[in-house]
Amino acid sequence: MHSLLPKTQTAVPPRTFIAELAPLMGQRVKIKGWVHRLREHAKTTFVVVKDLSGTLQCVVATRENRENFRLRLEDCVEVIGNLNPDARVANGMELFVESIRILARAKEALPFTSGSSIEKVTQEVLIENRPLVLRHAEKGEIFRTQARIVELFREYLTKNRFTEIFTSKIVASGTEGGTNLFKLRYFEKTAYLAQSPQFYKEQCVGGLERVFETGHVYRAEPHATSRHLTEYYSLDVELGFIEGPEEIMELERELLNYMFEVLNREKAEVLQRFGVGPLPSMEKAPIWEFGECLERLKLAYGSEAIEGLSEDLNGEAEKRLCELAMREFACPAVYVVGFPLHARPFYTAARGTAGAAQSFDLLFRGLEITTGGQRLHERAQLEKALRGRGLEPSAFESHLKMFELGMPPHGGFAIGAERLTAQILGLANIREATLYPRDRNRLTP
Ligand code: AMO
Repeated sequence: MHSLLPKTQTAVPPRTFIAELAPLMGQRVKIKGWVHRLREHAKTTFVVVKDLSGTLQCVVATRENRENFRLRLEDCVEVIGNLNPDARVANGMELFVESIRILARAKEALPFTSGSSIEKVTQEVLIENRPLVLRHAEKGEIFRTQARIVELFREYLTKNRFTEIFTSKIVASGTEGGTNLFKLRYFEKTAYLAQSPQFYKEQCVGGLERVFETGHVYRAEPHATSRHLTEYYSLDVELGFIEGPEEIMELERELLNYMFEVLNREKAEVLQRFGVGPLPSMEKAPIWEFGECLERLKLAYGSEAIEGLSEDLNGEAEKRLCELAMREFACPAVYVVGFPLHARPFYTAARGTAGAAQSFDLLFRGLEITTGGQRLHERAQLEKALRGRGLEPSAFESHLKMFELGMPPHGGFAIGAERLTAQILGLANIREATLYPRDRNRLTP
């Protein structure tokens, strides 16, 4: 169809993303974005506009700005003008402003701006001003990187015959044991928010063989720590016909290597800006038995280092084990396998006969980012494990009966996306990698 508009100077050009302007040099263009920087001189005012793709310096007469626009930082604008080459600015071009339309004003007293240093801005203020954080040159990268992390997770698994599943988060029972369940009034029944897609991913292996899911899960976690949320995004994997947990650890190693290699290529500058440098190869991450970890900790840090660790590791132990792996293998990551079985969820398979579990944690840069393992795959074993933990099998009947349909030996793992993002970028608190953190004290924004 032909445009009815005459091709004159007055025809409004379509909006172009800043990163796509270069071929339009010398032409009249329209951009949209936010006022990122303002520099006023006697005659000329330089307005740097930022959109999702980059920034562009726009030049306007100071008198005109004062009389007509009175631009402020973070105002939302549409700018039309002529695009000219200018070797003095970073992207080699600037816009001579013909007109500016203010789409929305930003308030005058902002707590920070997209171009300011926010080292000293508190976590609280950052959470209360999300759009500004996302617009911020550095902080916005956290969430772009997180999106890429999840995309790469999906990409690798899809390439390796895994099928993505989407399972319900409204469930009739807990899956992980413990009391950290959110109760829900579900008409005349009680339901819970899913702690993980554990049961469903296992069941789906019974038909699809290799599955993964990404989605929010819920833990009524009363502690306010830098590593716990009440709602987090779980990257879950499960696969059938396995021989043991080593195969699952190997899969995760390959998956992380794939993700890290791409991130090292695409996000080299971001990693450098966050002060963490390139991500390591996971090839050399050792696999240590739980008992061996305690011995290593005792040897390196003294017997106080293992006090209270009879069932699980704590934050300090996780940090120290990564330090030890770094020293010995030049890799800041450790797989810990063979945790005490009685302290693991009922679905966990036994490792030998000495009370150890076929389950593992992956510690990365000082923090547990993954739990995984081999599961029980026969109904009788699951019933026994439930009873052994004082749980009544009939309460799990809808899950147990799936194990009469031919369930292959299987296992898998789950990575907390916020924890992984925080460790990749070297963030001290996982709230920095959570758009809208939920914890005991926070329900808004
Ligand atoms: P687990 O309960 O260890 O295992 O959770 C797996 C991973 O999820 C992350 N994570 C959390 N992140 C933020 N806040 C929390 N409160 C929180 N709790 C856990 C961590 C952790 O390593 N079903 C098993 C997984 C499996 O065996 O496949 C499970 O949920 O990164």
